[in-house]
Amino acid sequence: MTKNVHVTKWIDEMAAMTQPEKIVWIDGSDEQAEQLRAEACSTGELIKLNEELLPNCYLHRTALNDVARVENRTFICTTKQEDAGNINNWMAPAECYAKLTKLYTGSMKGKTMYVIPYSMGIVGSDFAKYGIELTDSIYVVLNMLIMTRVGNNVLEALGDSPDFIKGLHAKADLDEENRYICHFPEDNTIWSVNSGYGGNVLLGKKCFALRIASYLGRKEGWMAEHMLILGIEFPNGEIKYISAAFPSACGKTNLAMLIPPAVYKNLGYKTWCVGDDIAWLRIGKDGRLWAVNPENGFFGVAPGTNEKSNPNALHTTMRDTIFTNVVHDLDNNTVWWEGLNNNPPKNAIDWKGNKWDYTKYDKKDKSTCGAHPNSRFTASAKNCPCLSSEFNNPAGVPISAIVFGGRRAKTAPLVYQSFNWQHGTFVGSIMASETTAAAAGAVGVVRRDPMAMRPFVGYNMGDYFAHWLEMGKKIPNPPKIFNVNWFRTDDEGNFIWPGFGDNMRVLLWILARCEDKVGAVETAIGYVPKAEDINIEGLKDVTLDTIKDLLTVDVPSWKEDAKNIREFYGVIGDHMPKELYDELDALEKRLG
Ligand code: GTP
Ligand code: SPV
Ligand code: MN
Repeated sequence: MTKNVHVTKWIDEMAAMTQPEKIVWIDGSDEQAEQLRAEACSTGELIKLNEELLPNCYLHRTALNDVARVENRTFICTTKQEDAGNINNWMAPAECYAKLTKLYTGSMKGKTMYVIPYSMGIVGSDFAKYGIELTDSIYVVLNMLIMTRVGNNVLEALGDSPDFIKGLHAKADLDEENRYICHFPEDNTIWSVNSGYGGNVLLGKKCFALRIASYLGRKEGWMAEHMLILGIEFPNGEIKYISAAFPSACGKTNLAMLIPPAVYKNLGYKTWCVGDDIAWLRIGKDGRLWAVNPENGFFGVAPGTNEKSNPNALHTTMRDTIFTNVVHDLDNNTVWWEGLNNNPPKNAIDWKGNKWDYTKYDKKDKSTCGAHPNSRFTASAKNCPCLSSEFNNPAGVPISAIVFGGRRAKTAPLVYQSFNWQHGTFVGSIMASETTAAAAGAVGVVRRDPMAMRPFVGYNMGDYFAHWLEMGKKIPNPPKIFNVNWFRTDDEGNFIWPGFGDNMRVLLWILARCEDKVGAVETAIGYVPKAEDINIEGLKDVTLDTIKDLLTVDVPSWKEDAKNIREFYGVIGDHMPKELYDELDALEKRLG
């Protein structure tokens, strides 16, 4: 397949350790993918769904103990612990290699090892980076075929270069106690064992395109971020791009595919999706920040996706999609999840593979759900009705605004703008959000999640902040930085802001600010809109007073938050840049 000795020598070593019965190279062809799908169906790994209703779609169920990323079993293995920092789990590389070698040894006996040459970014472009994933899972192969650009052309583009990310994945026994997701940024290596869930095993995604790439980005002067990329087309045809970082399961896919509300649609506004999860950002020759989406598909949260909340995502999943851990409707041989519609299937199998009685379903008790709360669809970007024409542009798109946001029931207002890049970096660094089902562990606990990157920075968080500040100094014409919160609740716990498509109303304020077309009110935390500048035309339950309420800056809770931020900065430790402490001091001073 390739004469590249760096590749062949490494594969030989990995095969000697894992001892597969045979090795199969993935060439990116439809014929081979079709064969693998057929094989996976014959073993029960995949279930073929109704070809008329969901052409080329499949259902997969993971092991019951293997349904989300495992942050406590994810490690950054740098020679010096200090380089991984206090937020990451760290293991010494030699210790980790030794420990995992034991788990990998003989783990592929009697199995096939698949070799997946893939590209993050457009093959052959300046932005692209290459990886090879070795795996014993057909599910992983089929997902990688959707999520990345796979095939022989990647090997051709790599040539005889040693510059590729070496990824090894083995399902082994799916033993939770011995599950490890380990990154060796100094060796361009990722080792994952004992899991079969997306973020733990699709090594091009979080492991490479965020953890390893963030490490490379710092070294090479660019950024890898947990961000969607969205284009907003104005009635005059001009398109402005926004990138936004929200923590896992906090609305990136939804915002990336939003459909403008009628008030804007009727005027000719349109939106275009460039990416829904990861952005690689570089400084362009024109002095602006340019973004590409290194992925080729979407690994999106299924529950809550419906014809009203996200029709674009729903349509994207109508063909060529792998559904993971959703409900199987046996009458139609289709899929269902909570929040799809109000007609749960009567004859159904839940995500655990058991007969599911929809009448026992209780919204408040997650254990009665038919679909796992972190059930997902793997869908091809090319099937997205609002895919940007720039999706395959190797140069990417110029970013006008960076938006941070999270799930905050109280403190954060609907939107505010930072004073400048340094303050914007501070705003990103103090992000906090309620935890979600995307990672194993408690759900709904507020934790600090800087830039939505807490689980994904491949090095010391303090150095990561310093890199943000450094980038700001190097971008002649930087994007403006904002923070949003769609998740403020009333006393009964209901969301006050309608969200979804109506978030466009906030994005247009943001873009107007970028062009100095609208004023703002200066507060202790940043610039907040004048309530009347958020367009509420056509909104049923939202009045000017609702907006005023959503925009309030509650000084006592911010003072409380400031203390918590200081504590968090303390945990990050002595790599924390002084500039961010200066920003924190200044915030406290403004709060009084
Ligand atoms: P990852 O793929 O895990 O990185 O997540 P993501 O950020 O792409 O999350 P996604 O867009 O899939 O959002 C997941 C959850 O957020 C779903 O339960 C949505 O219904 C909910 N959600 C998204 N946008 C909004 C919004 O504007 N308002 C409210 N209230 N909920 C939203
Ligand atoms: C996330 O958890 O942020 C995801 C899904 O986007 S995963 O690929 O599992 O990380
Ligand atoms: Mn994500």
